[in-house]
Amino acid sequence: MERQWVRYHLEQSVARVTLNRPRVLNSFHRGMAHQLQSVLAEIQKEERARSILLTGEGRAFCAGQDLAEAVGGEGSPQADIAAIVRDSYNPIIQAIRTTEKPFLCAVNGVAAGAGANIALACDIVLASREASFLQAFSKIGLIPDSGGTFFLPRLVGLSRATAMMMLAEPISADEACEMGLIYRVCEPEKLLPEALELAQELAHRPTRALGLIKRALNQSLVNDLPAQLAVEEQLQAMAARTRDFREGVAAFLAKRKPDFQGR
Ligand code: T3D
Repeated sequence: MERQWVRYHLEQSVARVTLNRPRVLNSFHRGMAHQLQSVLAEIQKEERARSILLTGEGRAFCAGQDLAEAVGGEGSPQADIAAIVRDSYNPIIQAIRTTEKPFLCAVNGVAAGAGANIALACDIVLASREASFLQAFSKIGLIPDSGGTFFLPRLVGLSRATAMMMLAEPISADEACEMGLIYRVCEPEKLLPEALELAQELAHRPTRALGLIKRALNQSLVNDLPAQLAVEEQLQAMAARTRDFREGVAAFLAKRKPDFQGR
C-alpha cells in the first residue's frame, strides 16, 4: 500500500519507519496518524521484523499535532480534541508499548508535543546533538498527552517533569541524556548509521526475551515488589522455553557466537 506520510521498509530484520511530512516538521494530521498506526500493526504481525527504527524526514523528528487541523479554519467548527487524542495518539503509544520487539527512536531534530512523547515511549532513544525535546503543550493551553504524564515523571522524576511540562522550554539532546530522558547523543551525521547498527544488533538478539523484558518493564511501572517478583518468575519460565535460550546456553558452553532466531 502506498503510504505518503509514513515510509516503511524492512531490511535485514529491521523495520525502518520514517515520519514524512517534512514541510510541517512531520506534524501529524489524522491521515498520517492512521498511516503510522497501520504500519505499526503490520510490524507487530511481521515475524521477519525483529527490531524497529523510528525516525523523521528532514530537519525535525516531529512537531506533534498539526495545529492547523487542531483548531479548524476560520468559520469551521472547533475540532474534537479528545477524539484526536483517542483516535490518533493513544493507539500509537499503545502499539509501541505492547509490541514485544525493541523500538529504537533516532531523534534527528526537534521533537515537540506528541512528537516528543512518541519518541519517549520507545525503548531506546538516540538523538542527534542538534535535536531538542519540547513539551510544547502548555504553550498553547493544553496538557501533555501521548503518555507524557505517565512516562516523563517515571523517566526524570516529578520535579523535572513538572518543570518541563509547565515551562515548556526546549531541552537539548545533551541535557536530555544527562537527566536520563534518552540513552545516547550522536553527532548529527552519525545518528542514522549508529541507530541502524544498534537496530541490527537488537534484531539478532533473542527477540522473545527482549519482548518479555519489555512486558516485565511495562508491568514494573505499576506493580509493587511482590507482584513484580511474581511477574519475573512467570516470564522467566516463558523465556526458558524458547529455542533461543537453548541456543544461548549451548553457544556459551561451546564458546561460540549464538545464532538467535527470535523463537
Ligand atoms: O488536537 C490536539 O491539539 C490534541 C493533540 C495534541 C498533541 C500535540 O502534539 S499538541 C502540541 C502541538 N505542537 C506544538 O505546539 C509545536 C508547534 N511548533 C513549534 O513550536 C515549532 O515549530 C518548533 C519548536 C517545533 C520548531 O520551531 P522552528 O522555528 O524550528 O520551526 P517553525 O518555523 O516554527 O516551523 C517550520 C514550519 O513548520 C512552519 O511552517 P511555514 O511557516 O514554514 O509554512 C510551521 O508553521 C510548521 N509547523 C511546525 N510545527 C507545526 C507546524 N505546522 C502545523 N502544526 C505544527 N505542530
